[in-house]
Amino acid sequence: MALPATPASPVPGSGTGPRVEAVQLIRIAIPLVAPFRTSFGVETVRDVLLVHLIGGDGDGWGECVAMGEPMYSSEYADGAQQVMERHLLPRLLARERLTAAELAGVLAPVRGHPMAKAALEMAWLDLELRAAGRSLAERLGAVRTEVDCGVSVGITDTTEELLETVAGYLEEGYRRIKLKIEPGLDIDRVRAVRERFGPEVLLQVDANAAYALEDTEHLARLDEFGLVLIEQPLPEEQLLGHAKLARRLTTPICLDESIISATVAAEAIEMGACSIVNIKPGRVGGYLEAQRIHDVCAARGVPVWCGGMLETGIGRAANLALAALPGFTLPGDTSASDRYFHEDITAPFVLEAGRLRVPTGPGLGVEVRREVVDALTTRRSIVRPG
Ligand code: NPG
Repeated sequence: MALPATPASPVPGSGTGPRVEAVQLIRIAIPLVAPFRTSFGVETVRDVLLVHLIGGDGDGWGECVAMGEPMYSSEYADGAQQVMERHLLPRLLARERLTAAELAGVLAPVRGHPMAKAALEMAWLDLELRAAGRSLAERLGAVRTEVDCGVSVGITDTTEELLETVAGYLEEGYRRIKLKIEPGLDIDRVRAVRERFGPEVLLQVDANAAYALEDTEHLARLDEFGLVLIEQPLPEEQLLGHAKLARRLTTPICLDESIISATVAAEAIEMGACSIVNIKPGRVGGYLEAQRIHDVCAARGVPVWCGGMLETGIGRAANLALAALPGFTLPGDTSASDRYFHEDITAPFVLEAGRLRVPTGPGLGVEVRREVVDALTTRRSIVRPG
């Protein structure tokens, strides 16, 4: 028999965090400017779960990066919403007050669901920092006011289409190109981009776990193209496999899906499974764990960069704050709003000389355009304490 999810009456929190009166979970369907194809699927409309905290002294917003379907990882938007409603929010709302720093500990008895937890932590950080008049960038230890931006290019039907797309992004000023690859759409595509745009372009590839260790010799053919890195070639649980692959390739291996915590990051680095890490706060349970991964990597001299999950302006604002930490020495997938959406739910982030500005306002530093959210809303629910 499972224990009841929550105590029957409110238990006191630390007494220092914000008080939350209600939590609104809002689902929006926001169309992408172009379909985004990876080795695991095609996305044309982003199904996003937003968290809106209604507090006694203000609001807080969070964005859950889980996709509509569980193809990138086991989480998906409907599941994230259900675990929030039934298991996570009752635990949080049972506290009278709760700081963002306490949140992960309170939720630790619920296994997994890092994306759902990260969205709640983001909203709590926003609420708490707004009340304190501090920015997330300052809270995380940002050292930059703007960050270098790369762009992730989905798999295209033809090589010509790929070259055209890359040319467009380079013209816009993006400072590094990431090509999504899968078996059969890899070596020739990378060669075509290298030949067309030359050796100076920072170029990297992302396999989203589409290869097997038996593909080692095939992947070694990428070495001649001077790539910045190859991201997550093997399934996420194969740390040892990545270490073996790393010994055969000259292209540095970067892990994404495999790095689920600061502990795993430290172990992966120690066993030689990667020499670069992609940090996605949603994948690791939040911005505070992301900050710890940054610290683990920095202490070991491992460069990191900020990944992307097709976020709206809410998640993008938070990612830019994270990407402004000192160890983020490689351009990330923090692209401008117009790379994703015709109309964003915050003021758009605009590329300036290949960079985006780090928000400096209190909390996430962005205001949500409620009328745009309303127009895109597909579902809404409210969770209250008690
Ligand atoms: O610019 O936000 C972006 C997309 C970057 O390629 C990107 N994300 O595997 O890293 C990834 C991929 C992704 C997209 C993963 C959507 C999951 C969902």
